[in-house]
Amino acid sequence: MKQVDPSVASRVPPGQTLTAKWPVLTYGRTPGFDPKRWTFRCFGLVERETTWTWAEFLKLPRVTVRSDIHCVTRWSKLDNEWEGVPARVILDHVRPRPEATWVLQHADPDYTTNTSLDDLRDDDVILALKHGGRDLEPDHGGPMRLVLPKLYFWKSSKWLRAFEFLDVNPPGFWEQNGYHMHADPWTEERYSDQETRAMQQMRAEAARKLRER
Ligand SMILES: Nc1nc2c(c(=O)[nH]1)N[C@H]1C(S)=C(S)[C@@H](COP(=O)(O)O)O[C@H]1N2
Ligand SMILES: [Mo]
Repeated sequence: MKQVDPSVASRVPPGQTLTAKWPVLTYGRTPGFDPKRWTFRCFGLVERETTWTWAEFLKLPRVTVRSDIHCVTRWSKLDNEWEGVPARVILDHVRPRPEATWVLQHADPDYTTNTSLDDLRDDDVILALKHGGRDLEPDHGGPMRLVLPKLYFWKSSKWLRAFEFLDVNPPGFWEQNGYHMHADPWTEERYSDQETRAMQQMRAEAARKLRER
């Protein structure tokens, strides 16, 4: 194995390997984009439900942030430069009600993932339009994706279309399929307890069958 600079090593969570390439991970196909029909909508437990058209969304204030990607399939890609609208700008505009503690991200095509409102409040969470100074490629979520760097990357919806503010925490697409409700890469929150129990049951069953042979 190559020697890794310790300052870099400290940025790589357990069980992850660095990659310079940027793999595409999509369940299903890359959706099309029609700027005349595209909207971003915030609804549910907010003071001010809002729908932005593409033209309106482009007028929102932007920042550039640098952050690391950690995918649950064990690759990490450091130092990504993202340009986009801070999640804070959206939250300040729609004003979540006090009982809103969870946000379900809705994305094309039929993708959802659940996050706590607190996790969306970090300064480095952005609704990204650019990566490395260029418009986000369609395969990577263009025209707009969420980037929530402190969680595994499945919590960052590509082709994000809505935030639904809730007082419950419904599992999204991957969460319904056994992935973790929170997804902190530093503590390896990869799979849910249910999945672990199911996996343990499967292993016990397999071991029992082996003994019976
Ligand atoms: N809409 C949508 N968003 C998505 C996904 C998806 O299938 N559909 N995959 C997730 C997963 S599992 C990962 S690892 C990242 C991958 O982003 P990338 O293809 O730009 O690397 O997007 C996440 N966001
Ligand atoms: Mo992923």
